[in-house]
Amino acid sequence: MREEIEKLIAEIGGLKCRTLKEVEEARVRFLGKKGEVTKLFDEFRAMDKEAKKEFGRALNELKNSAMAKIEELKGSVADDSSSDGPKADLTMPGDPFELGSRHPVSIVRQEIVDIFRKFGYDVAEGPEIEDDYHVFEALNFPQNHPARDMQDTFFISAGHPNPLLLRTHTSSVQVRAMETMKLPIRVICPGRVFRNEAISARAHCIFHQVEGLYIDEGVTFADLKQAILLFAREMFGPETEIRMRPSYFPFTEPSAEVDVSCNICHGKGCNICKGTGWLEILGCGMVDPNVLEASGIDSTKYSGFAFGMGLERIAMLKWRVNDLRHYFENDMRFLKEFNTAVEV
Ligand code: 2NM
Repeated sequence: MREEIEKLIAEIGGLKCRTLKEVEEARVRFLGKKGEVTKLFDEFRAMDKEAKKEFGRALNELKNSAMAKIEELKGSVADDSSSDGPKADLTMPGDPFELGSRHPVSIVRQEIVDIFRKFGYDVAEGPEIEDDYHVFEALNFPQNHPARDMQDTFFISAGHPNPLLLRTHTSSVQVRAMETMKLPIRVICPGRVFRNEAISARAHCIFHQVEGLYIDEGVTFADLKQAILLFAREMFGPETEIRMRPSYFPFTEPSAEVDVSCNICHGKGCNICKGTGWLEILGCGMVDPNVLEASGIDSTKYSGFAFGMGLERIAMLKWRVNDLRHYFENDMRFLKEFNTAVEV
């Protein structure tokens, strides 16, 4: 018995395991129901009183040291698992970064800007917080025009002769262009604009515009019409037709609203064009001489045209989105629909 105990103590003391499975096998071999230590306990139970006295303590020590060793091995294989050779296949390709996709308004803005850059326009940007002069006064808005009302415009400072406000159109950027740029001027002004409107499927208090301006000697309405036609065909396809309807804006005279032929039903009439065959996409006109003069441009020598469009509206027509609010809610299910690859 004593020899067997000593042999087992030596054997258990020198135990080495590489995996948890091996530790479990060792536990079963020594401490399981039919294990070697358990077997000695069975023999011990059959011994007489004298012999029990002799081996009891040694057997208990054997059992305790076997249990401690098993616990120690369990801990060490768990700790060593990383240095225990690779557990993962390091030649596998990594998880790709999710790049996301462009926002539909951003896609449309880029398309429009790219088209006008090809026509030789520069891109100009300006402040979202503007003064009354650049948003209204220089653009021929009369003092009592409803757009200047608190109901329509977010004022930051009121009661001042030239109050600060959130720009209601990017025409203010074009005023700054007229004040500072050398003639002739060709600029395109994309940007965020703000109007004090109740939010609905068709209106929002924040939206995006692109406005354009061309000023030179001898610019006529025919030039405006041709520029808009070329733009419409680049944007909506070479078959696209345009029509102009007379309109009114304080900063242009004459003014027009432009429709493009509906490229969904090709003029037959559908629910997108409400049966008319035409879709309204922008407003435009010849820059009012008062506007040119306000920015120090000689209106007897120079003339120009300007136009403006809402990006959310164009994106709605392009992708047949029926509610403007989708553009502002950052719902991933909506945004992932526009899975154009992001350039990196
Ligand atoms: C529009 C419609 C018509 C416009 C006018 C000017 C400026 F600064 F030259 F006077 N910028 N943009 C304009 C003209 C904008 O948006 C519907």
